[in-house]
Amino acid sequence: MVTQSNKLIAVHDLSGIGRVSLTSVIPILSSMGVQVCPLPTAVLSSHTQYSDFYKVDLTDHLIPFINHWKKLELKFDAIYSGYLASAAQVEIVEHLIDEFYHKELLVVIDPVMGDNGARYASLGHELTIEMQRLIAKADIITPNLTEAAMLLNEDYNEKINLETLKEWLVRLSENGPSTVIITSVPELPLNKMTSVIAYDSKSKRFWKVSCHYLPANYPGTGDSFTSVLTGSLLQGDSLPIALDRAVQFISYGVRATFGHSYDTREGIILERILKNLDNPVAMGTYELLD
Ligand code: PXL
Repeated sequence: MVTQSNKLIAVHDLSGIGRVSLTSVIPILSSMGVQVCPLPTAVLSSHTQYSDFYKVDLTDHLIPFINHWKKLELKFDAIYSGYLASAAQVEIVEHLIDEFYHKELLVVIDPVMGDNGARYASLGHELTIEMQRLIAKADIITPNLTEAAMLLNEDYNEKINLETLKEWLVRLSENGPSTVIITSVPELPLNKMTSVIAYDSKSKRFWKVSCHYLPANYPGTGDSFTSVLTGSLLQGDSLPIALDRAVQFISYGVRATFGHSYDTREGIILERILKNLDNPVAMGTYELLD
């Protein structure tokens, strides 16, 4: 018998240069056995960390896309949203989730808004206000530390301590998502280790996965992280194993790229490491926090 693969709606932009969004999400999830159905939020010549990028905002076209899919009576296993090109797209994503809702639907929202304490170019504060509402519809959210601060109207602080972080995770989960994962958390002393901290409100457990820090910043690693995490969960892995697989994939990607003399804006060299996703789950390093 031929078993169908999981079908996922990917609400992200398509950026020509820079290995972010759909150019990361599609290869990763496809190679993990998931059928990706893109709902493109914008088409850009490159991601927005290059200067003079050209952007076509697709806000006005999303509802007709969704209407066609409804007419086809499609059923999806997951919806995964990332970079939204305008605040108005939030309401459209809420509508999308309502239209395709069923009990087993997995909704993953990566509230892409900024990094390293700063907002991405061409996104405004209005998107943050809308995103604060959107996360109520998610099962899982994966903000980086900058985005977590924005969602909670807090100041970004790279020296944040674990107690405050745990409080942030719980507050975010009280807004709706049962699993909250904060990525890119610097560990103290700075520039040695970086970690991902997660909270599962159903079991009330906190998880942490750490990896060595390298002094380079590659756009799109958040998209790759959430793609591996989502693929892993759809394959049946537990949350801590999915976190481990996602952190291992990104660490490996950063290491595979870092040794090259290279324009970091192009992101991690995904093509060299995609096959790692076929490996069986390696012994992980996750920790359960008190
Ligand atoms: O991965 C984040 C991202 C996604 N999409 C676009 C971006 C960025 C980060 O810079 O510019 C268009």
